Amino acid sequence: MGAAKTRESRTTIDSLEPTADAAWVLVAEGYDELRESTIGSRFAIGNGFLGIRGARALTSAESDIAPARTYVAGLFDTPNAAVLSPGLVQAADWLQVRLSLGGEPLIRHPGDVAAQRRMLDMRCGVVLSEGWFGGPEPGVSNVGIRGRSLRLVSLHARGLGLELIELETHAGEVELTLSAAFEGADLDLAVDRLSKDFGIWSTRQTATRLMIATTCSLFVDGKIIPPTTTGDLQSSWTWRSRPGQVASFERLVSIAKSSQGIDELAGQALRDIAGLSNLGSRKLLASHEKAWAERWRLSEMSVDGDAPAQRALRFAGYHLNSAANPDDDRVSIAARALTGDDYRGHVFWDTEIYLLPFYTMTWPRAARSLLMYRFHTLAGARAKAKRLGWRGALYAWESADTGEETTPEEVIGPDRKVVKVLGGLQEQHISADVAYAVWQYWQATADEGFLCDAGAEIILETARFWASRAKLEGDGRRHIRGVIGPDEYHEDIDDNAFTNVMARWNLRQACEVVTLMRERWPDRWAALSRELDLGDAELAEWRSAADAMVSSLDPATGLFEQFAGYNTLEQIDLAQYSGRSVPMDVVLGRERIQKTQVVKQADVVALIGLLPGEFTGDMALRNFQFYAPRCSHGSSLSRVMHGLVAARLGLADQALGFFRDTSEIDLGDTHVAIDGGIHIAALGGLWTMAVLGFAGLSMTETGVALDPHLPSEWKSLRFSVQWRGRTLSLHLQPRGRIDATLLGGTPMTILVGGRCHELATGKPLEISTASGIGRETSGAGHVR
Ligand code: IFM
Repeated sequence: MGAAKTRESRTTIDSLEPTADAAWVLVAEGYDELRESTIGSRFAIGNGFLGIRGARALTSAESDIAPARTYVAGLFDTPNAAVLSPGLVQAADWLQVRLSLGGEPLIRHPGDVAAQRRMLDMRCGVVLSEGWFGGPEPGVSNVGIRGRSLRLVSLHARGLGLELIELETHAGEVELTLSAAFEGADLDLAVDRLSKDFGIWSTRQTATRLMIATTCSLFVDGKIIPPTTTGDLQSSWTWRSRPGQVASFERLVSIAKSSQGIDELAGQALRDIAGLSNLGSRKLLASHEKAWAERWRLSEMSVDGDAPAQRALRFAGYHLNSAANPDDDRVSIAARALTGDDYRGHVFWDTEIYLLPFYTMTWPRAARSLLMYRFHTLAGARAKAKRLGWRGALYAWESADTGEETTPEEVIGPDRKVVKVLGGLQEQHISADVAYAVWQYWQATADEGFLCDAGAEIILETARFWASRAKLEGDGRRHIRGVIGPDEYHEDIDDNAFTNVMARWNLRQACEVVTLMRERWPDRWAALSRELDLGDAELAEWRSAADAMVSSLDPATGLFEQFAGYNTLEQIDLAQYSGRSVPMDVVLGRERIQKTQVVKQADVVALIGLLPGEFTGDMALRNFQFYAPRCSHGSSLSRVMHGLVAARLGLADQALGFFRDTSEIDLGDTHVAIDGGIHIAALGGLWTMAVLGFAGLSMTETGVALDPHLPSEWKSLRFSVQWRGRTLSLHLQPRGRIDATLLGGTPMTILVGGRCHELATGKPLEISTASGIGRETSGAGHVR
């Protein structure tokens, strides 16, 4: 690994200190074997292309139970016969550093550190650490070393990563050796070429190459020193350390995923190494921090009066901003983003329903890429529909790179028994969920290029699927039989309200899209209808299919029956099971739970959250009050929809309870294991509950509407959203006051309490929700 000889030693002191405002920094003190995997997930860093778990920088060798893992978005493979469906494979761990004193390892066991602290600086997207080490052997036991480190993957140039380690000797003189090597490089991947400065590997089945180029150097007392030994992707330095001496190690990497040949990639590696040396860690850090500042400018949420809620929203914003890559529309965000192995990097409806609201309204470019991933995987969705005997596009319930179904057919259940998994066949609402997110994105952005070139096709092909899937039966109605709704406890059910009503919405929205395209882009419509072979007769069939769809709504009670026969099932009083530490399907068993009304996660309640217009009068409240007590929240997604709906219904205290429980999933020391990665959908849900729930934001044709119901603890809530190319800053305050500022763009409207207010750049508005009255404030300031 080559050192950049001409570069000066840099001062790492500043960059190794966390942001001064402690509210931006998560701290983990000490070492606890039982918490290590949780910290690995919680302190993960990422940029949508690379993700690295928050493992310790300086560790013992093999005995460490939670090594750093580097995930690369889209690097899927089925590396061996034991693995039945594609999953994310691991890249080499480029972060390992081992230290030895006088030839003996400084850390023999993971706990061999006198004091240590890890810090996730959420403002700048870096993990920092600090530890005190003493010598392990009698001869060197008087040696004291303070080690500090920084790790990042750049939000500015997503292929780049940086590791800094500083060692300050406080006492004793000793021979110190620092070894830096890549580890686990051939765990999942086949080695194509290794050299001192770069490695090239291939996936075994999917023929994707991964290249990592690196440059590292060591400065002792400000002077660069040459490595003592070097090998393939490894170097070590040995020097005599004295009290007061500072040694700084820095390693930069450039990582690329590619389908290029080995020689071409080797050429790129050499160019990248030169580029890394020129760039240097300081510039890399600066551009990374600038990119984070921009993301926070557009997505920060401030809550006054509720520090835990503030912390939860910040943590959510941190991981949400770390998870997306607007520059790659061939990948999406997995259920655990790039922070852990659970679900093996597979993409679920989590992205469209629980994450897209955040991206669409704070980072439309990222939202567009995520939806384009669904456009690029249409072929897989069409193939799945065809294979199962239907038309149009049925998206994979678990999706990887091609859009083929990747849901495993069997898994080991929580009771350690083999369980058949029907999701890949039966969780078909995914198609309507994708269409829903496309429409939401279109509403918020008016991105014509996207709608005409990709979005319309998704909505039309998913509608085509539903028209073939919902069968006309003897009763003159369309039924969708043999599905699983969001409540996964009940399998192979008929006429799930969520699925049917979403399918009906999908069919009707497709007809709307056609009307829109005919009016506004007749040429594009002509081309698309030709390409899809979609004529008026088929559109008429879609309309009648929507009209004939069974919705399972009982007009007498205003309640949807969750699926045919649900009301006849055994009712269980979940209050009797409060305090349980395992999910209800484990408590009652899989067989039994299917015969009860216990719901795993929001199902009809999710429908209220997504299509509130389907619930008129007091229907939303009635359905919420009926289903909420029947829900066991066996999924991390569940409380999000409950919180959203409760907040919109004005049940702010209840909603805050759901918000707090959701924030505890990844931040609390609860029973929920997060070893397998953070629950990104739940984090997206925190944003959704705050903005679409407590602030009551929704989109209108000319702007946004607000209907705030802040919890009493929240003295104010401040956030920004993007609406059709404009940035809107909103500040919800006590006594129903809203300050709204448009930061550029042509005027838009804000609808509050039934009144529409025009908001123009440079003319902030102060609106009172109590009366719906609004007035302009002077210039950029606020008139009190
Ligand atoms: O998509 C979810 C599903 O709704 C419940 N089980 C976990 C999946 C991934 O988060």
